[in-house]
Amino acid sequence: MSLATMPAPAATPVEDTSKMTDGFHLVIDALKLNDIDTIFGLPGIPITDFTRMAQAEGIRVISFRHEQHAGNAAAAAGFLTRKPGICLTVSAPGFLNGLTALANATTNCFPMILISGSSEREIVDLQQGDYEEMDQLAVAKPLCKAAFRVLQAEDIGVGIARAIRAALSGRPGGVYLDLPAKLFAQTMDAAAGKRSLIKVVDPAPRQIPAADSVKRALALLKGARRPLILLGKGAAYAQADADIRAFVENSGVPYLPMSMAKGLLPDTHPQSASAARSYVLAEADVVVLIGARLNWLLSHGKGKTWGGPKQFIQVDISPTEIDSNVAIAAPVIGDIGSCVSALVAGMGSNWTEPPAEWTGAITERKDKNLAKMAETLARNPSPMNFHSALAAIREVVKARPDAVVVNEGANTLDFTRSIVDMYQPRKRLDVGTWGIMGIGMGFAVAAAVVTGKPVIAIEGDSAFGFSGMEVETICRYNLPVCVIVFNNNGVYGGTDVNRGGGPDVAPTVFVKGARYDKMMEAFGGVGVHATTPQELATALNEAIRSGKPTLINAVIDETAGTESGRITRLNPQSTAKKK
Ligand code: ADP
Ligand code: TZD
Repeated sequence: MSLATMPAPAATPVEDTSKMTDGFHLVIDALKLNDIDTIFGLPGIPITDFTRMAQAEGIRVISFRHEQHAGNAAAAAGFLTRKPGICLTVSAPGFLNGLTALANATTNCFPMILISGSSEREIVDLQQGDYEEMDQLAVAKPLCKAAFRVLQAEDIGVGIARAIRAALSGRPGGVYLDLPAKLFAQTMDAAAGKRSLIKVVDPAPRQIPAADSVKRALALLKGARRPLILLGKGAAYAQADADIRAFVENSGVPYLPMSMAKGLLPDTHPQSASAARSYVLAEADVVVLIGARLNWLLSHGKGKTWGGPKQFIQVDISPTEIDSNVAIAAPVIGDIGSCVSALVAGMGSNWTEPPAEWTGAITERKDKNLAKMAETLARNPSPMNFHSALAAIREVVKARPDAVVVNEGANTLDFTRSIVDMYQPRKRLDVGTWGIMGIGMGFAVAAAVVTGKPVIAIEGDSAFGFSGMEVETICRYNLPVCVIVFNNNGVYGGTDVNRGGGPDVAPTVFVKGARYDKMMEAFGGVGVHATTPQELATALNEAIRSGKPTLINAVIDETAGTESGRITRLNPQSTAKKK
């Protein structure tokens, strides 16, 4: 038989790949189906191609220089949008870099999903030493609200749906989603793949408070002689701005905003008691907490700060938050929108305002303190101090109330919080519940990306150092971010000395006279060296006008700060004398 007459070999069936999909695309499609349009991440094995494909499919992919900042960006995006922010990382070290942000998001009750690629399960589980080997699911679990792993392409839809629901429902928080390398390349029939995806319906369902809980709360509030409302960042997150305003204004009760609740009502509101904070905390008899926990930031609801006995009404979505530090007389459990609107409805139209004796005493203290502050702000010392620099920034923010302020540091944080008034909801992002340094550039990038508004990041020089390399990211995406580094030559200040007398500087001291502005210039942004409030204001106004990435190195008196700002007392003090 000649070759020509040999029967052709039986054709091996060739799969029609045009009707196939893969893990890469199923993840992208599942995210898009759920209106997730942005990913913050850092590429590498096994997710490099995923980032390219996501970009090709119309998802905005913001690439960072370190995963912690991508994670912080995802967390801030979650807080601002009420959609889970997505952070994407490589395995083990990339995952761990992102994990701090995931834990911080969970602590702050911000919804985010950390998606990390991972190595092969069969090798990881036998600890045979795979590339970037780590049992990431087990590591993540105790540090977030929920953790899931997807092993099969047909389960991607369920995995993403569960992650979204876990992040958004009830008390929001961080979720970890583990996607092993092999999953991305798995293929399946495209139509079956499409059917496997889930569009999450009502991911953060309203939780209506029980009618009797609302009644109990209103009865308590009605009997109050010295009532106070405390707004926390949960209230800002809830986006129930009109109801919160109605509750405050219809009740006539003075209120205090926690730092990220500033601007829910303008800080200049006549009912704001911020300038009489210690007085109202000590003197109030009934306190309404709305989306604020009685944690260390509120001295656990007891002790000297809180003065005499008081009763609490607490509005929160998490029933187990109640009684966590002190007895809560009237818990109102539900989502803030539903709870506050029920309170407003229950108050009716003829609610009696608090006694004038109380509101008058607050106004008196406020006026006195504000006058004192105005005097301090009007001084113009050389070198600049925190007050004179912030007096300049305060005026710029007043003129641009839509700008987002990001704020970290110790003294820089405390002074900015009390000096720079906020006028609109969710315009202030800061170190949150942990008092964590390093959120600065990640939060700034997210704020610029999701709001499109000017961002002003007011940073201690130490705080800035944690995420400083991301100025390249800010330049790369040409974001309207103006970073102001309060440069006082060190952590808290620059005057500490080496008590051992050796050549090293003290642990809190940095290079003197550093030029952080040059870092921004290195990547094509605008750098400004400012030594007076006038130079600072001019540069900030120009940054906002031009929208160009800008870094202002604001030289602050290195003796102006105090150790740990306002929380010096938290430093352990030994009474033992050193021999
Ligand atoms: P702050 O630091 O500003 O005092 P916290 O982070 O301590 O605020 O408190 C936020 C609280 O808000 C948490 O207890 C959280 O459960 C609650 N919370 C978050 N979102 C909502 C919501 N949509 N409805 C009700 N409570 C919420
Ligand atoms: N590391 C992390 C992750 N978070 C922290 N909060 C700290 C360290 C400790 N820390 C603070 O609490 S504030 C701060 C550090 C290092 C920096 C303070 O210096 P600064 O600000 O230059 O940023 P000021 O305005 O000079 O005080």
